[in-house]
This record gives sequence, C-alpha cells and structure tokens, in this order.
Amino acid sequence: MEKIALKAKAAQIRMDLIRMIHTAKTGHTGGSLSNTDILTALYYRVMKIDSNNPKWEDRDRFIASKGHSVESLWCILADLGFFPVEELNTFSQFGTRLIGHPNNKVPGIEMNTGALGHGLAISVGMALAGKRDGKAYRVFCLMGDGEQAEGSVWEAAMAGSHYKLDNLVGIIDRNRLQISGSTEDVMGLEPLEEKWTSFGWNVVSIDGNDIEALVDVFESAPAIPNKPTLIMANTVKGKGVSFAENVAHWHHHVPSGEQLELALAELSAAIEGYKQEGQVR
Ligand SMILES: Cc1ncc(C[n+]2csc(CCOP(=O)(O)OP(=O)(O)O)c2C)c(N)n1
Ligand SMILES: [Mg+2]
Repeated sequence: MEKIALKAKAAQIRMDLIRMIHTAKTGHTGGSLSNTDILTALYYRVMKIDSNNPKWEDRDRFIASKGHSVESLWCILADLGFFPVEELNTFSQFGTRLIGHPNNKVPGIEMNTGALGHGLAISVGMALAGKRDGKAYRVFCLMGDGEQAEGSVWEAAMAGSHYKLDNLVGIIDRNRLQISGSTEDVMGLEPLEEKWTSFGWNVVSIDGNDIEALVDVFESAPAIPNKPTLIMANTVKGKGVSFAENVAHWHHHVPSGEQLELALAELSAAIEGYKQEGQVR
C-alpha cells in the first residue's frame, strides 16, 4: 500500500477499534491507539505475510509483546482477511477466541502474550532459528515503554546482540505512560536509548505516529549488519482521539456513546484530510 493510503487506513483501524471497545465495554484504548500507526505500517506495507496461508514458513513474524493493546491487531487481522470481520463483534465476550490479549488459536497470531516482558525473548528465539535455518524472514517485536521495567527484556536484549540477530527489529511504543501514570514516575527509564545502544543494538529514534517515517526505518533495517535494530517509536498514547491523548486514565477506559461519536467524527475528518492530501500530491 502507498504511504499516503496508509494514513487513512490507520484512521479507519482506529475507528474500528474504538467501536469494538465500545461494544465490548472493555479494552485497552490508549495503548491500541498509540500503536496503530506502527501496526499499519508493518501489516499493510512492510511485512511479508499471507492471510490465505498464515503459517507460511517464510513469513515475517510479529510478536505483540505489549499484548494488552491487542485491539488494533484484531482489527487489522480481520481487515486483512485472517478471520471474518463480523467476529470483531465477539471481542472479549464469553467463549470468543478474540480475547483481550493475543491468542494463538487465531490465524495470524504467533504466540500468546500479555504477561509483559516475554515477547522479546520469544522473538530472539525465532530470529535465531531463522538464521540457523538459512531463512530470510524478519522478526518484529513490539514492546511497551512501561514494559521496559521487566528484567527479562534485558536478558533478551543481551542475547539479541550476542547472536548478531540483524533479522530482529524491536520496537518500543514510547508513549511515556503506563497503566498508572508516567513511566518516569513509576520506574525511571532514561537514558533509555543509551541503554539499548550499550546492549549492542542499533537504535533509531523516530516519531512513532508518522507512518512515512516508520515505513522508511522498517524498510532500511538492518542499517548495520550483524546488529539487531531497536526503533524508539515516540508516540502519543490515545493518538487520534483528542480527549484520550496523553491521558493515563484512558489506558483501560471505555468511551461513552457520546465520546464514541466524537471520536468517530474526528477520525473521519482525518480520513477526509488524507484523501485531499493524496489528491494534492
Ligand atoms: C508481567 C505483567 N505485569 C503487569 C501487567 C499489567 N499491565 C498491563 S498493561 C500495563 C502497563 C503497560 O504499560 P506500557 O508497557 O507502557 O504499555 P502502553 O503504554 O503501550 O499501554 C501493566 C502494568 C502485565 N500485563 N504483565
Ligand atoms: Mg507506555
């Protein structure tokens, strides 16, 4: 998909996920809105995947280590045909497979995640297996910034550089908030980029809600052979919905009917703007 169309696609996914959360009366609104641009760039442009053959051996792998914000991922997998779009109406209902965290009974999901701190170690194993099997696939692992407080992240970071996994791309959704407030108040992370650099990763810092920048950095990785890449994606939690942006409370908050309408109006206005931008270009 062209870069310009990706912006409108991300806004549409935000509309889908906020509707889904409203219907289910539960969901991680802030973190899903924050990572929608990252997932849209990966799923609609960067990753080699096939919804008709989700277990294709040469597919790129995506691990949602910040598994709680699965809503954007469910909406994208449905939109791409991994399962029927109508199934989104069952999100978080009793008996559904579309539960509140990634579930590998759903086509397109590699691993069950949600207990923070485990996704990078899994991704290291997949990337190492790819190297040993002579495969060209890449592994993308999305982590939260609050998640960086988990010690297991740093064991996996060490292993990623030790094994020279340049087929591995870690992404931190650096929205500066976690469940209960600012990451710096809960567990100070800074200097975070320097930490990753000192663990042997090639660190690239970008605006993580800028789809064009995301595509460029994903497509140019690995910029340094034999090093894993860490993308510091500086994002806004709640991005795209004015009243949810940068508000910690929206981590797990459900929009009222009125808030839903307002959010949908803002996002459809954004889509109109992107369409005009596309015509101008
Ligand atoms: C091991 C573990 N401890 C606690 C939690 C509960 N929890 C769910 S989300 C969250 C905050 C995560 O914050 P962050 O990684 O910054 O994610 P984001 O801001 O992108 O939502 C916590 C502590 C969990 N899922 N796993
Ligand atoms: Mg966060």
